[in-house]
Amino acid sequence: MKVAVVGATGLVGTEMLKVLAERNFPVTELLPVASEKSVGQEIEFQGQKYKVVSMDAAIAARPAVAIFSAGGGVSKEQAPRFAEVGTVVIDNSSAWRMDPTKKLVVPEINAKELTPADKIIANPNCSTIQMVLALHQLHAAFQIKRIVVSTYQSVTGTGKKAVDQLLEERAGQAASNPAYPHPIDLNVLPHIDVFEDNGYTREEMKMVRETQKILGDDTIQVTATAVRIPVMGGHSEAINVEFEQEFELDEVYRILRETDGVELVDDVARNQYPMPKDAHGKDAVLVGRLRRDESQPRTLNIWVVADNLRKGAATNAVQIAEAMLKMGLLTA
Ligand code: 11C
Repeated sequence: MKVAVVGATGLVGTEMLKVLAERNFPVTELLPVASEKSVGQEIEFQGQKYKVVSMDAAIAARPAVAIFSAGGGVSKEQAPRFAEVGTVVIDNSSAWRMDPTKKLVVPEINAKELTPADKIIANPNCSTIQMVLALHQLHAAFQIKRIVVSTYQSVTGTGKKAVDQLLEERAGQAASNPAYPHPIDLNVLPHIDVFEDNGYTREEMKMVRETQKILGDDTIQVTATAVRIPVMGGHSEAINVEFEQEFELDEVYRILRETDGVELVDDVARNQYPMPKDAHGKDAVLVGRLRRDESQPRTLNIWVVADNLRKGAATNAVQIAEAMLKMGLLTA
């Protein structure tokens, strides 16, 4: 089928092409879309060269599915134009996530809710995806009451400019075009995205609102501190989760072992725990350091790591397309 990738030359777009190829998504014609200045540039996909096309040309070709990773502004403007010609849009920006008429999908959790009426589907924020994937089966078993999460996020979440900033600083140079208001190498920034009026950053508030929407439960309390660290690929999260019901640690291990998309890495006697270095290039969400919070009943501490460009973005988006294909929802 015809597949458009909007934002095909960015960090996430490049990963999307890689994931589509790796997973053998049935692409008969690829329509890579990027900024006007990239139109005509060639990109390689499954051993074939494709020219970057304009947005209008891609819409005129009426692809079955368009996977977007080109920022919220582009999505707001262009996703409805694709939807109008019958294309299903899977959008990786924050443009549609909290729109009550749009679904926010992590396939292992809620792809089954998709219907033929869903033409624009939102892909959640990377730090939300890995957290809810690790927790959703525990929620089903013990009902989450409150989550306290601190993140340790890779510079790849920001994009190429931030990767360049880290590499330049690491080489002992001043960043030529810094992505952050402070150095990132040998530093930690408790600041991801813009600050909102309540003193939290937008990244922190995404983790609150998106978690409630994906798990379909507004009573779940979430409080987050999102932090940028000088790591190249892979977000980590320290999660403290309080349940309504009592749990046994053995049962938590069993549930996590059986959760699709989750890989348990938890053998502290052998220094085995999830690290971004090991998550890099993987689709699984790595979970470890499981222990009871001894300061409070019914509360668990857990450490969760995933490749933010893969399960946190590209893989999740392609998995949504695969689920829709299987459900007969990609028809254009
Ligand atoms: C970061 N989580 O690491 C962000 C990147 O809403 O899709 C993804 C932003 C989003 O900076």
